[in-house]
Amino acid sequence: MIREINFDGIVGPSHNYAGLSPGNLAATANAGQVARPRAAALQGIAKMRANLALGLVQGVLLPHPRPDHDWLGRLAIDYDAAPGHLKAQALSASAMWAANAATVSPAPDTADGRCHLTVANLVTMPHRSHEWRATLAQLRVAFADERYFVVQPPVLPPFGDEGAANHMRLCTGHDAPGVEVFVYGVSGGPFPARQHVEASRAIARGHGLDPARTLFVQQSVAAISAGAFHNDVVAVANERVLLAHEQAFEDRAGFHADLRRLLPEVEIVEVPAAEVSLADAIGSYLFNAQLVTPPDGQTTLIVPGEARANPRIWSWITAHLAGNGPIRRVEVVDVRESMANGGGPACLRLRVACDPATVDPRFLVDDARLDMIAGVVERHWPEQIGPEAIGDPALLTRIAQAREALLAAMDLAELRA
Ligand code: SUG
Repeated sequence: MIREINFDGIVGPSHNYAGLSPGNLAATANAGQVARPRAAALQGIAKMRANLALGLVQGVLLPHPRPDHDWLGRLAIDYDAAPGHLKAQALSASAMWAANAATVSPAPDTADGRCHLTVANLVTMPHRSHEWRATLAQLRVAFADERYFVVQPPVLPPFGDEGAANHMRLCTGHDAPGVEVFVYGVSGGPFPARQHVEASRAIARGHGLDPARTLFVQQSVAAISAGAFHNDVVAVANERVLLAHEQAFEDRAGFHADLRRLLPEVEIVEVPAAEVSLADAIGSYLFNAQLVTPPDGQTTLIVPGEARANPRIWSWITAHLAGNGPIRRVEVVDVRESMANGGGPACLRLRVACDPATVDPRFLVDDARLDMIAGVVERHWPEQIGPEAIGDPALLTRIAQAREALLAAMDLAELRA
């Protein structure tokens, strides 16, 4: 049976604040702060536990080898000799934001009836542009059964692709054919538009989607300029519900009309700019929530603590819950270490709608497996990484050993490379 599975990126032992993503206001504002990798990973694990408690199926993706010596080798340099910016780019734990790992089209949407995953190339940001090799290798292990899955390599540069963060799927149920929505950027004012329409179109063709049920929608220039570097910072969809900021899309009326035509059951919850400004939306990550349907059928919004801390956001949420809107419950999670780098609850997970029995079980977790992972994190993850530490050989050894310990504990030695 097809279920939604959230695969959360386990925050890697090299998590640090290097200010590597122009246009991501949190990340640039926190550049040079002291990061807490152990606390960050434990926060992510606590979020997964809360999702399990709701009755959701939970999976994980593992941190990549860092620093990425292969990438530096292709740049004809080694870590010691690399200048500071290359060191930081090679060391980044950014693969934790699994929403950027791949774009996923579940089996009911594709021509061959298999679930297709295309790994994102992430070419716009240097520190993310080298994630795809390890992501491809990992997804090929997790979704190895070719009767059910096709894992595709990234779209070729220069067409930037940021994966599921710029993709939404609306449907009457996860096992019914959906409407897939690809959100691309054209301009972002002073900031880069990371998702190129040609990449989106290539993915839709590669997945064998029905062109009549596929939409390509432009992200608003205003949203990117205000710091919405991915669409999932201003919109989120689940089954028949779309929750979006009024200024998320360049042509909201045209998009809404197309959606209503293709999926008459759609429920569009639009948050007006007069009640929640783009700045509040981006500062609080109201929309970078997980919108999920647990087994009790109550559509639930999983928001970061920052959304509760903002009175305008919290009053919008409480008013919606008190009214007759489609979102019936809100859960608050603490992912502040990730938030400080611009990654909320939704960034941390890759959603795959499929039968859990068809996934490599080593990537699925229950409470006992999360206890085991938390134990490895507590023993091996560095407590702190400040900006001065990125050249420290002892830190690099510790990071490598920490990942090794996790691979061993999860019986995933084949991801070592
Ligand atoms: O790509 N931050 C990530 C955050 C990704 C959030 N993902 C989604 N919205 N789905 C990014 O900008 C900051 C790393 C640093 O500066 O050290 C960073 O890469």
